Amino acid sequence: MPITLYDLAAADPDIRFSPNCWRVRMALAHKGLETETVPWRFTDKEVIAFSEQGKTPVIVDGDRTVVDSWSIAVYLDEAYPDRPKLFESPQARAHAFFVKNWVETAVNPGIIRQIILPLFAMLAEKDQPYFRETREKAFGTTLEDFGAGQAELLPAFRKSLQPMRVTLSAQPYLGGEAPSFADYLAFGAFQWARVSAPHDLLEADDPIATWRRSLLDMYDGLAGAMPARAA
Ligand SMILES: N[C@@H](CCC(=O)N[C@@H](CS)C(=O)NCC(=O)O)C(=O)O
Repeated sequence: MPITLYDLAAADPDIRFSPNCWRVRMALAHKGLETETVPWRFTDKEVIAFSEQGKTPVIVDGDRTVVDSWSIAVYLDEAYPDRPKLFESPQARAHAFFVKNWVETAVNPGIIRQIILPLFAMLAEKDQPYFRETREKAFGTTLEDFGAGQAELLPAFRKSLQPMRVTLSAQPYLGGEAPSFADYLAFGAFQWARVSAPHDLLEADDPIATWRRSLLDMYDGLAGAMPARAA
C-alpha cells in the first residue's frame, strides 16, 4: 500500500511548493517508497484534523500517521531500516539537525522576502485571506511592505549562502558523495523559491545551482517535473 502524503498545493492543484513537503517527497523517493500525494490547501484544516494539528506535511503509512518533516524522516529510517538511509549514523543525523536549523533560521527568512508576493498570488483564492492574516501578524507588516525591496536584498541573500556554496564547491552533496536528508532539508527551500519566484534566486554559475540541478534530475526527475516559475 502506498504511503499517502498530504502536500500543500497552489490554486493549481498540481503546483506543489511547500519546502517542508518537498523534504518529505525527496525522502520518500530516496527510500524508494511508493507514494501518493493528496493536494491540500492552508484552509483545509478539517481534512488533516485526524493528525491532531493543522500543518503539512502529514504522512499516513498503514495505520501510522506522522507529522513534521524532521519526524517523518526519522520515522522512515526507523520503519524501513533495510532501505537506503536518510541518516547514515547518529552523527550524520546530528549534523543534519544543524542543517535543518541553519536553513530554517538563516535561509528561509531570506527566501520568504524574495517570494512572498508571487507566492501569495499563486494561492487558491480561499487561502489568500488566511495567508495574508496569519503572515501579516507574523511579519508585523503588510505582505506588500514585507516584499518591497526584494531586488535590493537579493545580493545579501546570495552572500548569506556562502557556507553552503563553499561546501558544495568541495563535495557534490551536503551528505558527501551522495545525498542524505541534509540535502533534502536544504533542497526544499530552493524548490519553494524555484516554484514560486519569477526570478531565479541563484546565479547560473553558482555551485548551489549545480547541486540543485542534480537533485531536480534525481529519482526520474521527480522534483524537476514541477515547473520553475522563472523563465
Ligand atoms: N516543522 C514543520 C513545519 C510545517 C509547516 O509549517 N507547514 C506549512 C507548509 S510548509 C503549513 O502547513 N502551514 C499551514 C499554516 O500555516 O496554516 C515541518 O517541518 O514539517
